[in-house]
Parts: sequence; C-alpha cells; structure tokens
Amino acid sequence: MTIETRKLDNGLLLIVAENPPVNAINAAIRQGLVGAIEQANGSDDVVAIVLSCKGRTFFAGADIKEFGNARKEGPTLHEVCQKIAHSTKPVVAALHGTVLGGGLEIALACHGRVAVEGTTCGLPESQLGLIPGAGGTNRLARLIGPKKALEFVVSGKQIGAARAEKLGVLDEVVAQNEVAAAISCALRMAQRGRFKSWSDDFPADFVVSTFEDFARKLTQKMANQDAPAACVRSVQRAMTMPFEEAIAADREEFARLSAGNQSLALRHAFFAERAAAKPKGFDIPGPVKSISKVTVIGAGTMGTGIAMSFTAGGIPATLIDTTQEALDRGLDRVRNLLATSARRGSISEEQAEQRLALLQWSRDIEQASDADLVIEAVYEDLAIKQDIITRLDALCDQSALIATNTSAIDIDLIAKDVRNRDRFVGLHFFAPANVMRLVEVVLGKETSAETIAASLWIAKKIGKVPVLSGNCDGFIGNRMVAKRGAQVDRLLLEGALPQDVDESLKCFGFPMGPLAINDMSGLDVGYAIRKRRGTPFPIADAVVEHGRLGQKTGAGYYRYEDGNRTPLPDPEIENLIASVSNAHGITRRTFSPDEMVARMIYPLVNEGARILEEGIALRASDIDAVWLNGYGFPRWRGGPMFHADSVGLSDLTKTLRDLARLTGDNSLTPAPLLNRLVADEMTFTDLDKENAEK
Ligand code: 3H9
Repeated sequence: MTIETRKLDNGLLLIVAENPPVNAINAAIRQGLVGAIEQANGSDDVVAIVLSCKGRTFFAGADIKEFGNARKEGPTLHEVCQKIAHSTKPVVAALHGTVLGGGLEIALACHGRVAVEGTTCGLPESQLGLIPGAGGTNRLARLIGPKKALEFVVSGKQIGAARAEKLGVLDEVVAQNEVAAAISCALRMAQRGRFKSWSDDFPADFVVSTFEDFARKLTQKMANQDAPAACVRSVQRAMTMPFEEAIAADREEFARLSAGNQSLALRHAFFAERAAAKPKGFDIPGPVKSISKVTVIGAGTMGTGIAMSFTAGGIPATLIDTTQEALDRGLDRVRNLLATSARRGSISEEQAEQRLALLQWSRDIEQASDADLVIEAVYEDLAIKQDIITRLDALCDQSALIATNTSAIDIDLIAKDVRNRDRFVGLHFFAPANVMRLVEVVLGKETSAETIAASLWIAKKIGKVPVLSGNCDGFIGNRMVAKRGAQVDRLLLEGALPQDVDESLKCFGFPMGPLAINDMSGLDVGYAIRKRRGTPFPIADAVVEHGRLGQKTGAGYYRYEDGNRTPLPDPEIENLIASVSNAHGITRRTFSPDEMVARMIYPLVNEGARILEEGIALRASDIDAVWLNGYGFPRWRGGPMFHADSVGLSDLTKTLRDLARLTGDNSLTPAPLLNRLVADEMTFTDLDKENAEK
C-alpha cells in the first residue's frame, strides 16, 4: 500500500497510489493523499498535480471493510476531497478501470477528470445501503443537474466513459495514456492560472415540487429501503443548501445508514458473494483450465438461457437438440429476448448482434467433441440424462468438463457410467438462466479440485455468482424452498388465501409471491415430484387435480385473462381451498402478515441449518448468496441466515418449536445446530467467522 510522488521537470507532481487489488481507499491511502497534496501546495517548484493509481483500476471506492469500525484513523475521505478541491495548484485525476464510490468522489473533487476509453464510473453506495459520504452527491448534482444526479446515485449503476463525458462527469476521454493527457490538462490549467472550484457554486433555479415528483416516480418501487430516500434528500440538499452545510448533513446521514441493519445486510451480501466464489479448501495451485468454447445440450427454456449467459460473457456457445423444430423454437426465443433487451436499452443493437453471432446450433451431438465445457440441460429424467452424459464422456476430449444442469437428481447417479468422473460436475442454473445470477456448483463424489476451480472461474467470468453445494435432493436452494412450499400449503389449508400469502412475502421484500411464481412455472411439475416422493400437499394437489396448471391453462392459484399475466384473485379457488380445509376438518382462521412471513421464512432457516450441519453448504453466507441470487430474497435483508441473526436465533428457535407442536410437523423441530448456536449465544455470522479462522 503506497502513495508515490514523482516531480517532473515541467513542475508537475504526479501522485501514484497503489493498494491492490482494487485500490480501495483506506486510512493509509487517505493519509498519503493529504500528505502529497500538502507537499505539492507547500512547494514553489510544483505548478500542477495529477492523481493516478497503479494496477487494474483507479480507486474503486472506500475500503468497505473499514465501515462500522468504531476506531477512525487519520483524515476522513471528506477531508481528503476538501484538501484536493481547495488545492492552490490544479489537480487533475487520470482515470482508468472502475472509478467507483469514494474513488469517483475524489475524482469529482479534482479540478479536471481525464479517462482512458474502457473506464467506467459509478456511485454504487446505494447498493450498499448508503449515500456517497464525502460530498459525491453534492458535487455531482452541481455538475450535471439534480435529475441526472439522482438517477445516477439511486441506481448506483456504472456508466461507460463516453456516456460519462456526455453527461459532464468527465472532461476528456482518450484512447490511451490517460496520465500523459491528464498532465497536459493540468499544465494548461496552471498556465491559464484559472481552474474551477465549482463545489462553491450554489444553484438558484431549482424547483422543489418538480424534483419531488420526479424522485417519487424514480423510487416508488424501493419503498422498503432506506438508501434511495436518503439519496433523494441528499440531492435536494445539494440544490438548496450551501455546500458545507449540505455535506455536513450527508455525513450525518452516511453515519446513520452505515450503522443501520440494511447497510450491514448489503455489505454482508457483497462479501458473501465473493467468499462463495473462493471456497476454502478448494484452492488449487497453478492456472485454472481455460474455457473458450461451450456446448449446451437441450434447446429448451433452460438450455437457451444458459447458452445466452455464455454469449453475453463473450464465450462462443453451441446449442444442440435432436429436432430442427426444437432448435428453431430455441433460436426464436434467443432472438426475441435479445431484441427486447436492445429495445429496452439494457444492451445496444450492436451487443445483441455480437451475442447472436457467438451462438451456433446443431442437431448432431458429435459437435460437442471440441468443446471445453459441455452442459446437459434436457428434461429432468434420470435415464435420458444418464444416456447423454455417458455419450458425452465417450465423445469429448479427456480435458473437457462435463456438467449436468439437473435441479434435483442425484448427480452421482447421472454419472454412474462415466469413466472419467473427476471432470464431471453439476452446474445448476436458475430460471430465467440468462437473467438470474446464481449457479450452484454441485460436487459429485469424484469431482476434482481442478474441475471445481474451473467451474467457479467460468461462472464468475460470465457474471454469475457461483456457490458450491454438496450433492443432495434439491441441493441448497430447492431443498430449502421445498420446506417453504409445505408451509405455504398449510397456511392455505388453515385459512389464508393465495393473495394473502403472496402479499405478505412481497411486503417482506420478495419481488413476487411463491404462489404467483408457481403459477408462472406450471403447477404440474411440482405435482409430479410430490407424487414420486409420496409427499402430498392437500391444497396444491387439489388445484392441479381441478385442471388448474397455472398461467398456461389460464388458471392456477389465480385466474388470468387472455394474453395477460397479471394474477387475479379468483372466488373459484377460494371455494376450492375452503372445501379442502373442510374435508380435513379444519376451522379456517386469519393470519397476520408477520405470522405468515415467520411461517414461510423460519423453516427455510431451519433447513439451512441442517444443510450447514451436513456440510452441503460450506458457510451460512453461501446459503445467503444462493437465496439472494436465485430466489429474489430481498438483498437489503442479507439472505435467510443473516436475517435469522437479525431476528435473533433464540426467538426464531422458540417460534419453530411452537410451530412444530402446533402443526405436528417434525421437520419444523429446530435443527441441532440452531439449538447449539442458541446455547452458545452465537449467530450464523459468528459461526462463519469461527470456521474461517480454523
Ligand atoms: C464508498 O466508497 C463510500 C464513500 O462514499 C465513502 C464515504 C466516507 N473495499 O469484486 P472482486 C475486494 S462505498 C474493500 O472480486 P472484480 C473484494 O472483496 C464503496 N474491498 O473483483 C475482493 O476481495 P477478495 C463503493 C473491496 O474485478 C477483491 O477486492 N465502491 C472493495 O470482479 C476483488 O473484488 C464499491 O461499492 C472495496 N470497496 O470487481 C465498489 N471492492 O479477493 C465495490 C472490492 O478478498 N467493488 N474489494 O475476495 C466492486 O464493485 C468490484 O469489486 C469491482 C471489481 C468492480 C471494483
């Protein structure tokens, strides 16, 4: 961790900071920057300053690990920014890589910003439940106007250099050598003897009511979250208060948010996803096998989604299916999805074309022979999967990875006739696979460390969140979701209606309720699984037996009008549910939303604890990463295990015990691990820490 200064003959002081891997701004960096600016200001030989970073990026933000640390060392980031802004010599930032959070705040405090093409900028603090805490909102709003600034800070999204230049965030974008360009820019400013310290400007033409309308629309879907509303207040202050006062209020707000549960949960999510991709005990020496060509067997919804994920990551993919009809349907689906993304502006027309160009298709499985990774994504049928995987084993190069995308079948059974099982692995993508970030990397008995490392690497390369899972029925996520499904059915049986159940989880923060999701996926699939397992769900089974299979038949737990996917409450289903309750001799009652949430979430945690005890998941935070990226668990609650810690494991365990007694359902009896943690006054977070230190 260093701050180097180099004085050039032309009077320029070049500051070069280095703190690998992403140049996070910690106490030492802040201290070093203040020292370097003071040194430059105190030296008659220095006329201008350029601030740059070594390595892969300019500062990617404040060091998140320092947040919540009571002991504050050295100058604050705000003091660093002020020191730069009030420098008597012009300071120009030379930018590359990902200029994020506090990194962009530093750049905004400089008198000029020059970036090399390929640089991206963002203020992602809201994604960590925060607002920019060192004047970022204030400077940005004064620079690009309140509405654009608000969109920027609320979304927390990164934008490319060209767009940032157009918005006015950057002054200049160069094809190469941003440091040289920044030096020229700084020397020009020094020569002119004038450089703008715009942070002292105070905008006069701001209309509060127009801004408030705009802000309300922008944040209406984020009502549960603290940060978006705080971003709105911050931009409003930037437009209505003197700079110093506005910043002082921001800093107070930042301190309050960073101590709050939502930011804690979001920071947990950030580190959980990164830890999951680097499982302890599976580090392997040497380079990871490179994967540059992928083949997906099965052009159904899952297979096409998986192939699209690879082409989106720049990796050529071939889709294979047995009939031309299946391939045509799959390709139409890909084309439609890409066209929709381009129309909505989430990707450009050019990107859509590039992705399509990376996709090939064939009816001949022999085409898989030169792939580095082949993923089987056909219908959930053991015999079909066994046949395909065995053929692939004979066909593919011995160094190729062979994967199954099964969502529940024992992967060792699928691979029973495979000769070389160390290169066999489960790669369980989640629907829609082109959107959802989760990939469960499922270990077979003989999966090698090299195969695991390559699987984690490729998943990360295409922007997914890989999580290691042991081989069991449903792996981590679906095994847990089955426990929630059982409780949903009980709630309906005992008195709740589908819309009550779904609404309670939507208020908790899920984007959709479980019953609307079931209607979307089709109710016959779960029905077939329950029949196979011999685990009847009285209500769910009755719904299917009445021919209501979900959206595809226009009726499931809800009714659907022609061509419309909006779930509508249906008196017919209410009668059906009431009659099943009646047949079971149950007197229906009402439930509070909190009671419904507890009955659906606590069993997840209980099963999560069993999954941990059995070693199916390596950490509680891995389970959280699964739920955040595959099941829409509200990120600002951190995932089920983190949420359990926030509720308190003692209360949660007591509720589970009561529920087990009330329902006679033994699966609700608290897992031994939960009882042990309560007895030891520990949380899941403590357990993860304890295990990491072993
Ligand atoms: C902020 O700035 C608040 C201000 O307003 C200040 C107010 C006072 N801190 O993601 P990767 C680690 S809030 C500490 O795998 P990539 C990360 O944990 C901050 N550590 O690489 C990982 O460690 P490990 C605003 C950080 O290439 C390693 O670096 N900034 C930080 O896929 C590599 O990370 C952000 O929110 C950090 N800020 O992606 C940016 N960032 O190897 C957050 C990363 O031990 N970061 N690490 O697992 C990112 O978005 C991505 O890491 C980035 C690189 C795009 C930079």
